[in-house]
Amino acid sequence: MKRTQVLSALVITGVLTVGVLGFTDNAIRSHKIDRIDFDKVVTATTPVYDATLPEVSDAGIKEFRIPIKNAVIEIADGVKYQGWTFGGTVPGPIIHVREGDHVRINVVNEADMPHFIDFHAAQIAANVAYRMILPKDSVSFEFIARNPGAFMVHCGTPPVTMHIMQGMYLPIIVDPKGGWGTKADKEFVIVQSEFYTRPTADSTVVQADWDSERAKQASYVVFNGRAGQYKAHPLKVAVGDRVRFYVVNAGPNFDSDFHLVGAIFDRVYPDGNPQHALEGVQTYPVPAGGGVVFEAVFNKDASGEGIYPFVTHSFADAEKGAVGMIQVGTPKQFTTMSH
Ligand SMILES: [Cu+2]
Repeated sequence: MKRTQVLSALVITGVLTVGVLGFTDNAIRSHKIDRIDFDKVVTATTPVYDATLPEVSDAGIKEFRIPIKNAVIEIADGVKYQGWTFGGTVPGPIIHVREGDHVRINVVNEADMPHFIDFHAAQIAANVAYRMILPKDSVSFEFIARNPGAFMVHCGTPPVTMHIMQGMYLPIIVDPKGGWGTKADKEFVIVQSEFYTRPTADSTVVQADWDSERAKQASYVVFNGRAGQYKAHPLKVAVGDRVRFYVVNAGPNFDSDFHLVGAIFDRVYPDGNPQHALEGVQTYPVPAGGGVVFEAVFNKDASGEGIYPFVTHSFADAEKGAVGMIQVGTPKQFTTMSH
């Protein structure tokens, strides 16, 4: 069952239950419950990690079951890595809620060592929500998503850098109550992060390299878990589209200097807050542990049909994999430019 179908089925049940009792729209919204089990709803990672922002329902209560599991992931073309994950993918699943929603989290540790989860979108006592989850154990907590934005979620088990470099992060997008003020035709979620590796006897497998992490010498800097994946498989939009990018930087160490070659951001919302709007921006930094929302418009006469690379403009990092392509319309030929 597709994710949207699961959502609809649950929402319809909620509406029928509450609707017959004659509550107002607001009450109906707050009483409806969506449940997503990320053991069953898994983000597609082939041919690329699906960057599309999932739909959000109008249920006022949203429950997410997040399994922690070890998984072999592909961090570059043909390069395998033993990762630690939320939901079996790196990044973990995209969580999408609305400002004011009650967000219920249930994290189940199916791996073989202690982990925990830290939601930057939550205002909650760390000792209550962010406690260590032993193997086979679980933790549940609830928070109200009070601030709109693009937030990082990660494992905070010491050493935190190791748990993040192993892949334990995911984005949560909180829609602003009053909307963004513009209507996006396409919405994509991009998570930047680093991998620190060394070779093994098997040339298709690399392993974690703690020393290079401490020296901040990344082997790969990636968008959505795999070096350069959106070069061969660009994100596709139409001429005239307004495209919104939710960029979260999981680090663990580097800033992302997010830039779209051949375009100027129509709007940038630092922290993903519409009250922070900037206009006409070429490049904007996303700090490690932070998130920024970007909008670009691909009008016919300005950034029209063609190919537009998105990069971190810290180019040593782009050359290590933090580069992708936006394909606008159906250009006659792909670019031959090198980045
Ligand atoms: Cu962990």
